[in-house]
Amino acid sequence: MLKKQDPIIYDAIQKELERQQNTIELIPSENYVSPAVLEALGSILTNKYAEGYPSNRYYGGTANVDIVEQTAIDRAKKLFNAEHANVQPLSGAQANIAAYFALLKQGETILGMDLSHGGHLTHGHPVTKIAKIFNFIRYKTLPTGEIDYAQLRKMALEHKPRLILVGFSAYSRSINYKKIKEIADKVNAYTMADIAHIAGLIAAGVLENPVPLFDAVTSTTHKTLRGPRGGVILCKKQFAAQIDKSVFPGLQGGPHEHNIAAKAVAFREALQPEFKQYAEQILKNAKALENVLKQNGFTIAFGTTENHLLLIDLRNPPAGPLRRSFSEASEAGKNISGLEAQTALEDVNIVCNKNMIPDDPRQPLDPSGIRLGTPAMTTRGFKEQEFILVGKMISDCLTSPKDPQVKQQILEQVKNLTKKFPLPY
Ligand code: DSN
Repeated sequence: MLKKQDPIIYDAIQKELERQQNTIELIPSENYVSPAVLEALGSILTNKYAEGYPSNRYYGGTANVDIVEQTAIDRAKKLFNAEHANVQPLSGAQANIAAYFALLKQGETILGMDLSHGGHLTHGHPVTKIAKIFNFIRYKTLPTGEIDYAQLRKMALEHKPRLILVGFSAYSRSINYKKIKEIADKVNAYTMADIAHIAGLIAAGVLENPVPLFDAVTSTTHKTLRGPRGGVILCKKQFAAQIDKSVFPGLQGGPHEHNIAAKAVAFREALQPEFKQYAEQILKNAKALENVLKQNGFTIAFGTTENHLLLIDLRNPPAGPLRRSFSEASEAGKNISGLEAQTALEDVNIVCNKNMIPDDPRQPLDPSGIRLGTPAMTTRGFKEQEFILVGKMISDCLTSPKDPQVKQQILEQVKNLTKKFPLPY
């Protein structure tokens, strides 16, 4: 149907399918949904308006979407051991903004993690509108890679924030939620965790779950959780009404019920025992990738990975002959930059993203690091042995980023490997 009616869009989708099939996808926030999630997402539920919440809507004809949304809510609560769930946020940014407005008054202070230390734009980066509404202050990480809890405590005591926020988009270490909660209790602050990156790992029980401890927890549903592009807020019962009001009518209009249906399908998948095996394999694969990159002389920001992602600090390129190659690679005569590394890898069908490293002296569009993650290729069946190969290919590519022969060889290897692990569509 689409092919005939709109060949431009049809062809773009086909080419994207081909790109996804032939690519080693290492962007840590991306994943491949199951055909069942895709079916729900592409369903006729997109036709329906349903402002409000199940059994309390502003429109007629909502009996079926009530079942869909209530099922999604019930499954999200079960998955994360939550007292309340709101499954309507359109994505992670909206979930975060809704949570801030639910818990705080305009102008109040939020203590969150610095963006270049692994935080997120919506945690109060000055370029965002939300930074003009609330007063964000930021803690950082130590050179050893842990969050600087002493600095966090000092800032909390000094500034008396109304909310302490943890969570990240590029941090590879675990978080001590108990310690954060203790500090927050001392200054009478709310606690919020943005678990967008690690939601699947938490749901599977392989990383600690902050939901029972914290006041509010936000997430996307499309990263390690392997659902459709969207958001969710989990919170204590005492905040349920204000969270719901903040999402609708506070910030959003009609919920996207086709998307909520796909979330429900993904939550069910995450409740199955196989999902735990998937999450365990993500962690094993990240370790395998870390080990091979370290053996090849790369520096891992924050020291190591305890989750699914790795931030490579390219300012400290591998020693010996590799260092020479790195220097030759950069037009400025210095080390290879994040953008150069991302481009060189994309030439061989390995996709990752350039990323800031802590206190990065370079600009966000050409920073000093690249960010890698294992969730997507683990979905396709990669195990440690494949990630060891991936690590070697990355090392070879980044030490000879301008050598066409080396890159041609890697590209062939990538094509052979991706063919062996096809997408399920
Ligand atoms: N854009 C997401 C990521 O890649 O981590 C975070 O919002």
